[in-house]
Amino acid sequence: MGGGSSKKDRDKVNVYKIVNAKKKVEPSLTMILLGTGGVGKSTVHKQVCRTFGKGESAQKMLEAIDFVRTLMTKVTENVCNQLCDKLENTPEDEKSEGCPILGDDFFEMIDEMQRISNCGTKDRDHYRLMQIMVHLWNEPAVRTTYEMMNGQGLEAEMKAATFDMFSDRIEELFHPEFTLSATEYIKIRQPTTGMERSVGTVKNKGFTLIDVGGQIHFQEEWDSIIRSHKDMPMGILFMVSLDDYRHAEKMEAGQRSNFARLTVKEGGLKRNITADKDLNLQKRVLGARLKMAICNWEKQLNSDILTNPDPVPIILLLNKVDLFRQNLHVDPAIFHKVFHNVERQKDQEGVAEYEDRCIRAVRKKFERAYRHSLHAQKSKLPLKWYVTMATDNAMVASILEKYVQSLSEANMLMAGYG
Ligand SMILES: Nc1nc2c(ncn2[C@@H]2O[C@H](COP(=O)(O)OP(=O)(O)OP(=O)(O)O)[C@@H](O)[C@H]2O)c(=O)[nH]1
Ligand SMILES: [Mg+2]
Repeated sequence: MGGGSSKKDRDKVNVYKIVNAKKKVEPSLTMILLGTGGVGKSTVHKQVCRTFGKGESAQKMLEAIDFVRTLMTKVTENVCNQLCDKLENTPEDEKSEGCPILGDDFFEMIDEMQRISNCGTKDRDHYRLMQIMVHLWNEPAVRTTYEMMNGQGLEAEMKAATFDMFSDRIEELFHPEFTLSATEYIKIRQPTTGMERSVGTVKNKGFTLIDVGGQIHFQEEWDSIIRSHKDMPMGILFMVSLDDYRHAEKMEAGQRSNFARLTVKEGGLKRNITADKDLNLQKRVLGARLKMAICNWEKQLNSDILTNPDPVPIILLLNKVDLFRQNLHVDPAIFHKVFHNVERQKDQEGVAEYEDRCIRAVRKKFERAYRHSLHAQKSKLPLKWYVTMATDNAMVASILEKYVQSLSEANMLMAGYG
C-alpha cells in the first residue's frame, strides 16, 4: 500500500539510523522552529525525525491516517451539501441538462455518511464509509462541484493538496492495513496546535528539535516556549514561505492586525486593517502573509528573549522555493505588485536568472531587517540564510547537519574552548 521513497533515499536514512543507534547521545542543544502558519516547520521536523531521530512512531502514523480519512470525509460532506443547496435553490422549471438529476439513494447516502462520521474515529464503520464515498465521487456532479468550489487562501490550498493526493485512492485509504509512504506523510498538511518535540543525533551531537504552531493564536506561546528551553544552548530556525507573497493574512473576527504595516490606503490615508470590517479588503492586501513574516522576523530579532543577555543564534530558511518558481510564472503580476521595485522579466533574461533575482529581492527585505536589529548589533555576525524546499529530505538533512555543527562550535567558543 502507498508508494515508497527511492532506494537511495532509504539507504541514506538507514545509514544515519545505524550510526545514531550505536551512539546514544544526550541532547546538548535545543533548536526551535519558528515561523508563521503553513511555512513548512513541521515538514522540516518530520524530515529531521526521519533522518536523525527515531523516525515516526506507529502511533503518529496512525494519527496521520485518521487525520487524512477525516479530512476526506469532511471535504466530501461539504461538497455534497453544496451540491444539495444548489439543487434545492434551482427552480423546477430552470432545471436543464446542466443540472444533475441525482437518485434518492444519493441523499440517503449523504445522511448515512454524516451519521457514520459523527461517531468517534474508533467506532466508525470505515468499510461502509469507504463504499459511500467511492459511490459519491463516481457521481460526475460531485466532482464538478468540487472543482468549482475553489476554496480561497493558503489553508484551503494546502488542504486541497492533501485531498488531491488521495482522492483517487479512497478504497486504498480506508483499507484497515493502509500505510502511508514516507513521502506522503511528509506532504500531508496537518496544522500544529501545540508544541512537538523530538530528539536526534548528528555526528555524535545530541539535539532536541522543537516545532511550534505558527498560526496567529499560537504565536503568543512562542516566548514562553523559548524561555522554558533557555537552560541549554539554543538555536532558532526561522522559516518563511517565499510563496506567501500570493496570500493575504487570515484574521479572526474582531481581531486587529498585530502588525502596524498591514495597512491599506484609502483616500490617500493609511489605516490598519481590521478583520470584521475589512474581509474583502484583506483579500486585496496582496503579499500580506509575507509582510507579516517580515514583521514577525523583526519582532523576534529585537525581542528581549532572543537578544538578552546574548543573542540566540538564528538562521533564516526561505522555504517553498519550488512553489515560488512555479507560481511566479503563473501570475507574475502579483509578485510585481507586492515588490514594486523589482523589474519584470527582461527580454534577454533567462528563466532561472529572473527567478533568482526575485528570490534575492525577498531575501534582501529580510536581510535589511536583520541589519537594523538589536540581534545583529549584538552578535556582529552576518545573517545566515538558505533557500529551501522542505519536502526534499537530503536538503533539510544537509542544512541541519551544518547548523548543529555551527551551534556546537559557537558554544565551544562561548565556553572558552575556541
Ligand atoms: N511544495 C512544497 N510544499 C511544502 C514545502 N514545505 C512544506 N510544504 C507543504 O506545506 C504544507 C504546510 O507545511 P507544515 O510543515 O505543516 O507548515 P507549518 O509551518 O508546520 O504550519 P503550522 O503547523 O500551522 O505552524 C504541508 O502540506 C507541506 O507538505 C516546500 O518546500 N515545497
Ligand atoms: Mg506545524
